[in-house]
Amino acid sequence: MNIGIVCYPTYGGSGVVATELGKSLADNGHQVHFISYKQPFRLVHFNDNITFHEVSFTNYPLFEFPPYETALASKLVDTVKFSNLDIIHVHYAIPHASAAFLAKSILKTQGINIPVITTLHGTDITLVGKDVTYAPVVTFSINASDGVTAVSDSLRQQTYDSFEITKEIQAIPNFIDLDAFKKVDKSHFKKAIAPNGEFILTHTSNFRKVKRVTDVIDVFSKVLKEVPAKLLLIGDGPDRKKAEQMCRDLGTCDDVRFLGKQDAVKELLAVSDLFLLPSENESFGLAALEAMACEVPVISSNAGGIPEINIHNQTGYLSEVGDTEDMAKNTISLLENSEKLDEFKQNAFIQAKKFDIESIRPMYENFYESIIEKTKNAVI
Ligand code: GMT
Repeated sequence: MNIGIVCYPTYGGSGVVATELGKSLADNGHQVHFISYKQPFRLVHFNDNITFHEVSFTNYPLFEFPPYETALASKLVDTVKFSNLDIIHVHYAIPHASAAFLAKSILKTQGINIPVITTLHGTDITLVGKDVTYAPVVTFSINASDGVTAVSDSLRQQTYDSFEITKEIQAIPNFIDLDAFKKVDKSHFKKAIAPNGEFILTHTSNFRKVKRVTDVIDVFSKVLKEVPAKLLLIGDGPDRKKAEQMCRDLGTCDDVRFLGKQDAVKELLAVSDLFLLPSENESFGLAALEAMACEVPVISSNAGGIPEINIHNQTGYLSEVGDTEDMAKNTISLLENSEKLDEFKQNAFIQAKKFDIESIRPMYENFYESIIEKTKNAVI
């Protein structure tokens, strides 16, 4: 198939999922065309089956806000026609689903019926998308898509609960490339980070409010009172300053490292004992899955789709959002029981294998084929 993928190119779960899916589709023989305003950050190596189309927009003094959606729709029209796309797959509804709808409508006037699939990722539904600023357009563009997927059962249900949806939404879970994301030997990292054999706890996110990074700091300070440990914080974002200040107030700065954005995530997970994810809302929790693929159990909240990945009392523990006492208690009990910790590490890896990209990619391929078939038979 000739597949167009629209995504955000920056650090963030939806862009990662879109890029990894595209790379896997290309490895499986499909022609994949990425369309975005910048090269997706995980798209680094040359692949004969992958083309990147940059959406460029000319600036004009009148435009205080350059109309990205218009530029994207125009680029889609061009790419569908001149790269002969069979399907457009957009990741994250805002503004990609409405831009794709516009492109589809333009192409219709030229006798081309291009099928559009929208994958819902999280805050496009649970936070920003629900806001009145965007909700009418989000509702319309979901219903106008030829196919819709959500990255978890929980997100699928939340979409039905929050919007007036007339379309069938298929849940296709996120995935992991187990060849690329696996435990690697980085014992020298461990020595540098925890010179006295302290436990290493890790959190990765974009430090937005929804991630509750301050809960991570709170849990860690409680753990530190009982067990020698170090905390690695990977990522950056709006709540970083608040988190840094909290460490200063709690006197834990010597044991907490703010590492900023990192490419070497799996190397850092390889030396981690536990992963913390106390999110307020999380449609899936790709960061937790990446940790589990590296044999790291997860201490998390029970928000959204997290319980579909992190199984309570097997691969980690779930607590109510904001219950840092419970999260700290679970962390301490696991760190103090090395047999249980080893068992959870194995369970985490076994659970991660269920989300192997080799099992999930065919779900997308089958979905593409069924939507292309349906669209072919539709009268335009
Ligand atoms: O970071 C992004 O690009 C999107 C982001 C969001 O805020 O919607 O992440 C979501 O998509 C990821 C990939 O599907 C999921 O793993 C995250 O759980 C989800 N984030 C939230 O729901 C907060």
